[in-house]
Amino acid sequence: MRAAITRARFWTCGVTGLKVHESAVPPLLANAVTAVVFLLVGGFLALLVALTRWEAVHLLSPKWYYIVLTLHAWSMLIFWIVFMEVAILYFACTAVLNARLVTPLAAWLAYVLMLGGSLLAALTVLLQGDTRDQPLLTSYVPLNVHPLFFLGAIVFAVGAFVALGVFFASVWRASRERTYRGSLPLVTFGAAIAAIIAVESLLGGAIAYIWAFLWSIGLVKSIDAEMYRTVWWLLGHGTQQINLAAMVTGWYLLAHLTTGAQSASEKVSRTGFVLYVLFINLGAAHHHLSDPGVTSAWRIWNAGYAMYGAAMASMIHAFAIPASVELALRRQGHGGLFGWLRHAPWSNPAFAALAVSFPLFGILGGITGITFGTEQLNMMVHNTLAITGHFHATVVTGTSVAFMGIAYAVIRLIGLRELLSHKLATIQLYIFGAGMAVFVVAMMWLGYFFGVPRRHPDVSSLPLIRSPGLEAIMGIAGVVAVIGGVIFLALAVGSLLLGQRREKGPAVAPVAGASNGGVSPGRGQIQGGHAIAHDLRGTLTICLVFMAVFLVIYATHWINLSSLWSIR
Ligand code: HEM
Ligand SMILES: [Cu+2]
Repeated sequence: MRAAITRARFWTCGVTGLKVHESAVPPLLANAVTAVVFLLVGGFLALLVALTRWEAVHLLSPKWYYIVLTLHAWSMLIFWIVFMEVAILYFACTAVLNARLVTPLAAWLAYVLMLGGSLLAALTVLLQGDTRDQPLLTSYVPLNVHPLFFLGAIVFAVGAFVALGVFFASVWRASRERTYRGSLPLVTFGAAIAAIIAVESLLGGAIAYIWAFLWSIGLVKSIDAEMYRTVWWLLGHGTQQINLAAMVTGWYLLAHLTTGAQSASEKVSRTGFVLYVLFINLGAAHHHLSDPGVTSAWRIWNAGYAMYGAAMASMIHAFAIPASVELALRRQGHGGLFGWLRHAPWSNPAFAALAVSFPLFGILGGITGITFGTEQLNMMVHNTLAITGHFHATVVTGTSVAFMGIAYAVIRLIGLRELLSHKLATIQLYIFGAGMAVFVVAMMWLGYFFGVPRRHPDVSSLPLIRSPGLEAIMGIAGVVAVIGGVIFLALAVGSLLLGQRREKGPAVAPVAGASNGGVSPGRGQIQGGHAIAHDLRGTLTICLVFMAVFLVIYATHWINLSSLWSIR
């Protein structure tokens, strides 16, 4: 009887062969849809902020600029990204493992706490009145921020903790019941790495926000600003590394779903993920590079040498992912140095997401991250728009674009709806990527060469050399990106509501050790194994070009630094 019930509740996806259990569907979709709604809100606010920073338009008053900037940052970087990550975790611990979600009730509790916390924080920011300060993303003490904002952040974090618990419990149950073959599939492994980093970050966040909350209601008398910053950045930096791990996991998944790609060496890919856990938290020190409260040795060791372990991990994935695509496409008969790339499925939205997210993250976000994260070079860009440019390259052209691709996949696989238009979905990703790429380069340029500060409602009165037209380019590119984003939202919501229904595959019983649509090939199952040499000339060439670009940019920064003042 019990078996019969379980059997009826699984179905197979006709396209991917993944087995989906009904228990996962409602919480997964609720998180994904909520994420998209926050993206809608954050995107609208982005338009307002961008049109304020474009001096010729100068839309918002200082008061509204700071309210809107705070809400933009929280809607995007926290709510859109984290709700989407919870959806991805649920996907990785159910469909990828042929397993059910353990305790859907807890998943709903997590959802309610996260939604309640986010609404409380957002409404407080909106309604807290003129006597209070806006926290912006970082909510540094001793800003006079309303206690309810801190409380909202705490409730949200507790919800996220519960969601992590559901994920770990589901993975554990699936491994006990042996619902998958071989070792934990790479996609779930990557998701688990993101979840481990999340536990660490949320602990830091809990300490920082409980501390600030107690201080804001007067129970703690004073608070050390540098110590608060150090603890807060465990959350602030840690969450970006969750995004990184989740995005890289997403890249492996998108590559697999669109070209059948499988990592040439799962062992190496997994090592990359483990390096993230070991080293990435040290990168939090790059947020203190201009702080007087910590020593230079501490800053250089943590943000420099110790960080390279994590940079190494990213280099591994930067090679492994295009390599997996190259191998898969070569196997389908596309040869030549770049013939495989020409024959890649560029018009498939899931592949377009990978094709936009992967290079833009690496070139615009990765290179600037290493460069700006170097103690001495950081002096040139600290608190300028160059920093905002850097992290929009990472979290927007990188993570958000990858998540858009995953959202399209979730709509088809879990939502069981066809996209209203595949073509428009693909075009949307290229528009968004192009707009955002120009936008971030303009921001970096304004910050780096013209010293334009970030978080400033009106730089017209500052003694800056004016840039000829760059601001307008930033403004227009921002608007183009928002248009690309609006098309995404229209397609995502429209497809879920009005898209053609997709047939559920046959109801199945979960067989112990069943195949899961090839998401994990199991150990050594790549065709041909390692017996024949892999032809990866294309990827190697791309990586060498990337390294050359990186070296030129890195060297240029040092040359510029040395020319800032002369030593007599
Ligand atoms: C069309 C898309 C977007 C546009 C045009 C845009 C534009 C902007 C602008 C103009 C600023 C203000 C910079 C300043 O004045 O200091 C800003 C800040 C910010 N944005 Fe975006 N943004 C977009 C999407 C996103 C996304 C998707 C995320 C996160 C996933 C994000 C996260 C942030 C954060 C964290 C800040 C900094 C807030 C602070 O300084 O505390 N943005 N954005
Ligand atoms: Cu960081």
